[in-house]
Amino acid sequence: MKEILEELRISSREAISQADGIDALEALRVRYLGKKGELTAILKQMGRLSAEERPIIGQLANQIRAELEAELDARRDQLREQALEAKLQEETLDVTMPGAPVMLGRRHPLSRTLDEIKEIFIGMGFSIVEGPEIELSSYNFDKLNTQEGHPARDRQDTFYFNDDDTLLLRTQTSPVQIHTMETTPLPIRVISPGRVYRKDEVDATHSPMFHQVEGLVVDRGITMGDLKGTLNTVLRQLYGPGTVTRFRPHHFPFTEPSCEVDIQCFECGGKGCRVCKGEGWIEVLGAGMVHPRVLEGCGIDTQVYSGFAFGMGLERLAMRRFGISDLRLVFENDVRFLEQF
Ligand code: 2U9
Repeated sequence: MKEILEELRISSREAISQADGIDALEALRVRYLGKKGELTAILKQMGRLSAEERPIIGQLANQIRAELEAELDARRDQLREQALEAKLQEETLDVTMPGAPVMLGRRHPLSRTLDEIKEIFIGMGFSIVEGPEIELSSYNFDKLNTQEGHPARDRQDTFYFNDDDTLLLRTQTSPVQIHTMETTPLPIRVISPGRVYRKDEVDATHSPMFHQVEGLVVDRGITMGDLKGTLNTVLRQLYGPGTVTRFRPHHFPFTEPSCEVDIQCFECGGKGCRVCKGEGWIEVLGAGMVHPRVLEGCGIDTQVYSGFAFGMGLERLAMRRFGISDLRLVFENDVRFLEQF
């Protein structure tokens, strides 16, 4: 029996040292030390031994069991360490590698221009008002003193939703100011930025959708002087403190008198160049004293109150400020274009 035990000692040591994984090692533990294991089987036969042999063999068997357990534990630790080492090798992180570039977005030139305009008007005590892009033609036209028969109402020029031409995509943000006058107590100081729609073919200066910023002030004793003072202040904030302005008589149905406002060309100082197309002046907005019929249509007493209004195209303003030559670029949103600003 001693020989059998010695054989087991050698063969098990060999097997344990060659076990190549935790599972294989566990199988060996069962094979030698399990209830039906080889060492256990030998010990079960101890009864057959003589009284002298039994303690000697018993001691040897216990010693071998202790050795086996120690070897199994040692090999298990070794295998775990090897596995950890392999995992660490595999997952090595090179912290000196350049990082993956993060693409940073930025605000669109139109949004930047609008935010700047809002800041200027908020600083002057104005509020921002918005309204629906789908309007009644009464709000888009009639209440703005643009009666039936006016060319702006032509089916060629305006997007209508129905055959009787009562519902349309607003052609200006002015209906927002009509809503404001109908619902807000006086005095009023608002700007109304937003999308407007006209049946225009797309080219370098036209689009069927563009943005306007309109403004309205209604209070006691408002005059053309208020209009000029306000717009001069705004234009000097937008184009620089030395900006020279010019107010030219014009006609709009909703204002009387009306004017168009030019600034002296910021590029050539008035000499005439590519930017002002040789004119020396650049038209920047339209304005006027709100037509009494428009005020009265909103229930405002024109014996006590008067007002001025103005309007400008946001795209044209943004294009001038950022030196953009084609309106289509503003709407295409090509990243190669946008990342230039
Ligand atoms: C109310 C009364 C009057 C708004 C005004 C203009 C002059 C003007 C154009 C500029 C370029 C439109 O974007 S554009 O095509 N606008 O010239 N707009 S006065 O007048 C109003 C508005 C609301 C109740």
